[in-house]
Amino acid sequence: MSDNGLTPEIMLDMYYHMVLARAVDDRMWILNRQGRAPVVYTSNGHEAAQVGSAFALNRGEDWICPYYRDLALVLAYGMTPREIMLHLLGRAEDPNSGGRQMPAHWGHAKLHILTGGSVVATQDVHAAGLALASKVLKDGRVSVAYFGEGSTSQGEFHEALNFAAVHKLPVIFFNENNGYAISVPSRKQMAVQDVAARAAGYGMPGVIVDGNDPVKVYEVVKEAADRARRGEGPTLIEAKTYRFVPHSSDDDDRAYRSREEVAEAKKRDPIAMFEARLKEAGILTDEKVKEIQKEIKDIVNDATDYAEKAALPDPATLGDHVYGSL
Ligand SMILES: Cc1ncc(C[n+]2csc(CCOP(=O)(O)OP(=O)(O)O)c2C)c(N)n1
Ligand SMILES: [Mg+2]
Repeated sequence: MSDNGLTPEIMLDMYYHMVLARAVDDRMWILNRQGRAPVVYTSNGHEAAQVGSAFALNRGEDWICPYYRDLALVLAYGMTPREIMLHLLGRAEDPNSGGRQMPAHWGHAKLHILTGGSVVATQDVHAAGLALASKVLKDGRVSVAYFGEGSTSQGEFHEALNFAAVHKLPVIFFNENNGYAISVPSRKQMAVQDVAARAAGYGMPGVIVDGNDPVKVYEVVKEAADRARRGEGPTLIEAKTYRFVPHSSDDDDRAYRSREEVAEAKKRDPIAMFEARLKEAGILTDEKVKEIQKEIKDIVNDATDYAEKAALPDPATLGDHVYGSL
């Protein structure tokens, strides 16, 4: 499609991960509604932003600091559907936290996914810290903080950007702007139209990208990562997107946005648009779509069964990682 290095195979792989994320997401939501999963946070609508950005990084090598919305990101980064379900159901084998963190608190040491807390924007500071370590160690890694636009009202966002720009750290601040912080529209969060505009205040480039287009997202993240690796410092990227479902399984979005607004946004569903584009380019066919859907259904069924049968953490380990042992 263009000279960005994305081969048809890579684009199919991107598509696959977007569809996989939506399917895992849908299953998690069902498990919650059936009373089998405590709470669900979704990436539904954000798949292009998350998958496109993951593919632009050295997956498993560069550090990512995700937030609860990033299911598609962690899947594209190498976390398996079984690991996702083990985490959702709080099982001992969960690589994220052994069933200790609440769902959607991603972390995977082997994959270089840094664990985070619930307090929004703290991961921005962590990413700046990791990038400082990379600069000192000269390990060639880039760190990426992922966050919603609502969280940019937090002090940590400003501290992280300022510090990273002053020290020219190899870090990318990747904003997924879906227009809402739970029920609060972004116009009540900030007096500027775009999160990216804030980059100028710290002395770094601010880039706006269509967050529903995985190829465009891939391109801007790749450019920011190359720039970071050259020692030229951080970039703030704002991926404009939309969340198609409520904030979490505990939210009712009918209270703050109209059904018409959601229906209108769904006309730009990143998966449907990418599917159409790949078909047009002769990379994807109806048969291949069906094949992928069948494969993914089996994978999601397997992941659900596996996690439901897996053991819960032993209560005797309750204090592990909380208190030091003498
Ligand atoms: C410091 C802090 N304040 C409030 C919350 C409660 N909270 C959790 S998610 C959220 C909304 C964040 O919205 P946004 O950053 O736009 O991300 P989105 O969920 O839209 O992707 C809020 C207010 C929190 N976790 N941390
Ligand atoms: Mg938001």
